[in-house]
Amino acid sequence: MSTVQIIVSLLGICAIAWINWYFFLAGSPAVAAVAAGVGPQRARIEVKGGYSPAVVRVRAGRPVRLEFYRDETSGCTEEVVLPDFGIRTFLPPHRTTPVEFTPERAGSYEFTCGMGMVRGRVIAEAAPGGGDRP
Ligand SMILES: [Cu+2]
Repeated sequence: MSTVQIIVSLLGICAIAWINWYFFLAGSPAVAAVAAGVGPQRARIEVKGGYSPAVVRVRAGRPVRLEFYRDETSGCTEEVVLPDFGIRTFLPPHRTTPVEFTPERAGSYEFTCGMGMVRGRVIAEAAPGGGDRP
C-alpha cells in the first residue's frame, strides 16, 4: 500500500470508531471531576472507540495523571497525543498507560488519537482562593 492509501484507511478506521462511540457510548458519563487531594490528580480514562470520560476537570498548577485503559485493538486509538504538553504515547491494548503532566494555567487542554479524530479534553480550573483572586 502507498502512504496515501495507509493514511486514508487509518482515517476510515478512525471515522468508524468515532461514529460507533458517538452513537453508542456518548451517553455514558462524559465529564469526570478529579478530587483534590495530596499527590497527582488521577483520572482513569477508558479508550474504546473514544475516551470515556471525554472531559476531565482538574485544578491548574498541580500534577495530573491520566490513566488510559485501552480496551480495544483498533489502530485508531493506539496513540494518544497531548499537543500542549508535547506528549505522544503509545497505548498497548488491554493495559493501563499513565500519562503525567502539569497544567500550569487554567484552560482547556485537548488530547486526541494519533490522527486527531478521537478527542477528549482536560479542563484545568484555577484553584479557589489562589494567587490573583481577591
Ligand atoms: Cu484515530
